[in-house]
Amino acid sequence: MKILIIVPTYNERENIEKLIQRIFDLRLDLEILVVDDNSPDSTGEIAERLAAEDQRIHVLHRGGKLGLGSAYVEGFKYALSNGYDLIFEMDADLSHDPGYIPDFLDKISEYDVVLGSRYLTGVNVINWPLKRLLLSYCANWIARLVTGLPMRDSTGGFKCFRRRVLESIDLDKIHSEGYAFQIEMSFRAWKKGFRICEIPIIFCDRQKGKSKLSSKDAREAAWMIWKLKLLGLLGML
Ligand SMILES: Nc1nc2c(ncn2[C@@H]2O[C@H](COP(=O)(O)OP(=O)(O)O)[C@@H](O)[C@H]2O)c(=O)[nH]1
Ligand SMILES: [Mg+2]
Repeated sequence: MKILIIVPTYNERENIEKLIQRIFDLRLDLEILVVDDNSPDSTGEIAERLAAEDQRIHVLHRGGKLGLGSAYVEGFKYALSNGYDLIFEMDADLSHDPGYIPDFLDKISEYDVVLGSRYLTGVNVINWPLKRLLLSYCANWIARLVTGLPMRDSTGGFKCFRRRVLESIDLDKIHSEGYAFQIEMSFRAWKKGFRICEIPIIFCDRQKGKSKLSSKDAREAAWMIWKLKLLGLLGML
């Protein structure tokens, strides 16, 4: 099995090297793709230096901040054209503990998609302001209610896909960015009948750097939930 962990970055200079080190500390046979959007803080240069030292690290540089969703879409295309079997999504800011990667690998033997879930066993989020937590929790609740998606955490960004899931989704049709991107990927996979499983993770908010998600992302997600429901009803996914 060829495994790729895709890590989108924008201004993550204080986090990226540590994350990569912690992933490789697992001593698993996997590779990492950093998709950097020309971060002004030179995250891209750091990733490039690390890649020059270690062949398991790859870097895609994009011209500017084009958004999380399109960064993942480019990463998925890279994974498909380079023969990876399992493809992970993971944040760069250490909110997603690499220690869970073996749990994902364990479950993916029985499923097509494994989602790291913050809300499977209560609320497993550390250090988020109440406002942010409520927004995330409510967005998930509404997404479940409107779309029927049976996931507790459809906005999370720690995921593992089997290659065939990404092959079956028309990636050129995906234009969403923040939380909406995560909901859209899970929804499309679910509608295609893939077996999806959630595993509990503890999400710890970043200690270094700043969040890039904005109120625009929240609005986009609110709109996307209804759009997906409609497309699903019309059979146009
Ligand atoms: N390439 C790229 N990465 C991004 C962009 N926006 C956010 N990210 C990365 O996506 C991940 C999640 O973003 P973050 O700001 O931590 O979101 P939050 O955890 O929901 O507050 C981090 O690794 C960010 O560096 C973007 O426009 N382009
Ligand atoms: Mg974060």
